[in-house]
Amino acid sequence: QPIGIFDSGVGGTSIWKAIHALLSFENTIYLADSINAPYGPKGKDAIIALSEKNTEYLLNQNCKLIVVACNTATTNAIAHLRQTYDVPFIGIEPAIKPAALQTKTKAIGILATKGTLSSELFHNTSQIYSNGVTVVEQEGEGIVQLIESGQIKSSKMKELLTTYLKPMIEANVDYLVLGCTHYPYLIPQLLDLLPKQVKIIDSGEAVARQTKTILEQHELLNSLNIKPSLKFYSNANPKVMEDLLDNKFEVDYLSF
Ligand code: DGN
Repeated sequence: QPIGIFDSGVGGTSIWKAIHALLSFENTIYLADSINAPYGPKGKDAIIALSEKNTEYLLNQNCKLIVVACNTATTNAIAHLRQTYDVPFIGIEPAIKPAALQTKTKAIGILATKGTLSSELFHNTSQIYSNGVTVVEQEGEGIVQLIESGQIKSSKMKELLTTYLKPMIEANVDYLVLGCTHYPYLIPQLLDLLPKQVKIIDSGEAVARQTKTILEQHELLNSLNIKPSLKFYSNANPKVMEDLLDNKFEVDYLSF
């Protein structure tokens, strides 16, 4: 049985990479709902409906566990998904906690979508861990669309990132938390634009470790040492996703 992974687009492939690196014998199916990207501005009810649609597709493919590789869908829909379906769900949330615990300047930055920053789950996590720490929240408006359309290295992207990092640099942050699974693909550019002492944290490896733990707990871990089946589907732009996967895998177009 495969692990099912979905995102509102291609960004969750950054999570798929972490999962595949740790659990290399597992079969996986990745579903990119790119046609509906970005989920960020859509509002909670719409995000829940889209997350249900993705989940049902993956369950019809017999997935044993589902990774919601999208901060926006996790913060808005994972509680609902867990109540509605029987399989275990792994979500992803911005890594506020490690950043807040490790900051020396007592200021951290978070870059995420509007849907994540305005969610109750994010708000609660942020309140718990940000005691005595300034959290500079920045909505990454427009970034996901540029990545979805293959414009990672465009001048427009540089312009947006420069604008979004400015308040963080002014607040002297020493950690930048990436709260959207599309953003790890920007790390080289972000490092170029940030002062040297700033460290970037994303949650990919933590999600992979959690996936392993939950599979073990449910006795669902695949211990067979055989070549896994790795499937990728996109409903909009297979080519952009193939590039992000370093052209090592084929992405099939699927209308869903
Ligand atoms: N990749 C999604 C996330 O992690 O929030 C964001 C994409 C979006 O829907 N804006």
